[in-house]
Amino acid sequence: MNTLHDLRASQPRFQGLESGHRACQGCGQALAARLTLEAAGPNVALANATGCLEVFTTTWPDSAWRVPWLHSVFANAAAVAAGMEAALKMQGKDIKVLALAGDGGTFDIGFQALSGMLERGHNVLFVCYDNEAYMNTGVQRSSSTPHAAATTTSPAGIARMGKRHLKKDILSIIAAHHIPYAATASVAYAADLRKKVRRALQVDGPSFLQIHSPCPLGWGHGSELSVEVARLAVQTGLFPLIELELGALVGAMPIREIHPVTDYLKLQGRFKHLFADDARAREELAHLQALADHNIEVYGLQGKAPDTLDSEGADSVRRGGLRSA
Ligand SMILES: Cc1ncc(C[n+]2csc(CCOP(=O)(O)OP(=O)(O)O)c2C)c(N)n1
Ligand SMILES: [Mg+2]
Repeated sequence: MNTLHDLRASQPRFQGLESGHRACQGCGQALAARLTLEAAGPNVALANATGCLEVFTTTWPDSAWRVPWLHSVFANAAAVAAGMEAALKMQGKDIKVLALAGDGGTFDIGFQALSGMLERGHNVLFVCYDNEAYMNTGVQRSSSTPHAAATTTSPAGIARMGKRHLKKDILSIIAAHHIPYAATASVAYAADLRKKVRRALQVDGPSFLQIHSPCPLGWGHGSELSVEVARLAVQTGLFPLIELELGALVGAMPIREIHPVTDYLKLQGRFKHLFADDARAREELAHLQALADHNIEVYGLQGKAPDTLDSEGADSVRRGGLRSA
């Protein structure tokens, strides 16, 4: 059995996304993309939908990417990736294709192309950097924006308490495509994220990864708090870390110490209105707590296994507590 140190040292550290790009301080997406590339290694080609990641990494005439990278439009990263994969296959090249997109480019406008790519069985890993709004164009709500969050198009005020609708359960929709592998990950759990990227790249056929990626600007928290905020999303049960194979649940990271949702919400300006002394705010808080409790119940998240072991060693511990579907 390898020691934790050996396991850490053996992790790949390929730097596919260079520093010096133009992301905001504390950008969760930049961290998520760096971790994705570290795990994927150099033998990849990327299709990147319009959004913050594309904009801050490729401001003319510079590029922060050290791997082949192709810009797609907002809607069609999955279609472009599918074409790249088919062409590389014809050429007999063993290069794995990744599609990268924000939540807008995944849950909303990119969804049709994504569903088609999954259904046709392309050997592509689709990575969604989920910062829960259209950040690049000024923090407009998407179907991934959580219930009650304030954005510029779902403001909090007299008429309503931020977004009225629920965050779309994208993973369940992906699961309905019965692809070999799909998972959620978080920038607060780097080793788990890297492990999921490697697992996704191993499977033959389409895979999908949804990475929770805080946005200090859009979420209204200090840039030094991004990892803390991401961790609390997991530890409250609001963003469960789960894995699916052929649409069935095969893994869920247990939470050792479950936090109340207020620990997560109070750090973010987008939920500030929920802490006003008024009945509507209390009702919304109770609603969000109920959503977290539901996740904890459905995915069996309450567990004694450590959820903070940030190493490959954690996986064997974690596997012990897995629930099969
Ligand atoms: C068809 C089309 N509509 C609108 C836009 C403008 N636009 C560019 S990026 C973007 C939002 C991207 O949001 P998301 O995919 O969540 O990525 P983020 O910027 O949050 O990383 C929008 C609306 C566009 N480029 N193309
Ligand atoms: Mg977004």
